[in-house]
Amino acid sequence: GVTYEIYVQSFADSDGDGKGDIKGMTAKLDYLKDLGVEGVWLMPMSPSPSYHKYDVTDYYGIDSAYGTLDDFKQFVEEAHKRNIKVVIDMVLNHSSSRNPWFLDASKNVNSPYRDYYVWTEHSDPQTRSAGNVTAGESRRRNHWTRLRGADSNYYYYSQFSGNMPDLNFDNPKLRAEVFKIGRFWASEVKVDGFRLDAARHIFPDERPQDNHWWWEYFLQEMRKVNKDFYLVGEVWAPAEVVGPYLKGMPALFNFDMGSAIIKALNAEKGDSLAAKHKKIRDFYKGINPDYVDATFLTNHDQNRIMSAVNNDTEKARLAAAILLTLPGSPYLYYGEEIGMQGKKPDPFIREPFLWDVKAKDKYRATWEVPRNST
Ligand SMILES: [Ca+2]
Repeated sequence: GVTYEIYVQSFADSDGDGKGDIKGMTAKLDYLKDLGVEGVWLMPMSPSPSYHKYDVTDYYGIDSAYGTLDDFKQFVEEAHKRNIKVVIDMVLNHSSSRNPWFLDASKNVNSPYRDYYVWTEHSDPQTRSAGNVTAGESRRRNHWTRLRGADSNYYYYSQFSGNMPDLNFDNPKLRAEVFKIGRFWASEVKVDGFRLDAARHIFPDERPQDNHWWWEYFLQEMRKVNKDFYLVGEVWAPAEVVGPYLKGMPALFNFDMGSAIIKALNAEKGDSLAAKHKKIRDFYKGINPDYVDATFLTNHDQNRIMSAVNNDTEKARLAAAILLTLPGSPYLYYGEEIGMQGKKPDPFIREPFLWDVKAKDKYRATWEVPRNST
């Protein structure tokens, strides 16, 4: 079936505060049902200081701007009544630097949360015994952030930014916490699956086998709660790098195919597309014959398909036709179905959904002034 990716803040605003929310999504479930959608992927909803919420401060909560946990439980129930599965974004590679774990860990070397993160300091015996290099010795110097504070020589590992300290998956306590988080959403809230953010960065890039292993282990644990639990991973890399993750993850996004479709449309030359598709498919099948190809055109990190084909409606239609007839489990990004446009920077590929003409649009979010779809 088709899964529909939603940026909650831009989808449907039920209370007129300018931000899309869970009750708004619940009110629009019949719209999704009519569209023929059989699953939704909801971008992060847990409390976070950022507008995109890919840096979580409380893994067990819902950001108050979006509603409450009860609102969300009701959404899941209503979605299930309509045979729509609910997949939520799970951002486990890193937390927010304002997560209470990190705040405590960064103040106190003896904090119970200290080893939830990865630290280096030249003279720290823990750094040495763990075999960690110090920040200055690291090959990826830019992935270490110096801890703020006058007398601090400590750096913490941060793949994406200083606001997003990486969690330490070498620590069994952290792994147990992560399973607890997973079980909470699967058993108490009854979501059907997770979209796993930054799935290839759980361990540093030079340890790909550990990353593959981790997701096999995680899936096993989640399937103890729900034998059909679904995982779809974001491994934003060429097919050769994506493939080995299929051992542990039932589905992975096919980034290569999405960009190949766009390239073929823009070049008006599609003769190598089928061969490209077969090559990727044969490779993935050799690793896991039951794999699910999570196909898509573009997602919340890329220019919208309409803009990627320079607003050529015929090309956008053809893109949709290719996507929806390829083997696999296609993902639509909200707004694709009405031809919304969107070009980077990021807030402008995540613009408010247009439900109606502006004057009559009760559900339209207004948290930003859109540039592309108005
Ligand atoms: Ca709202």
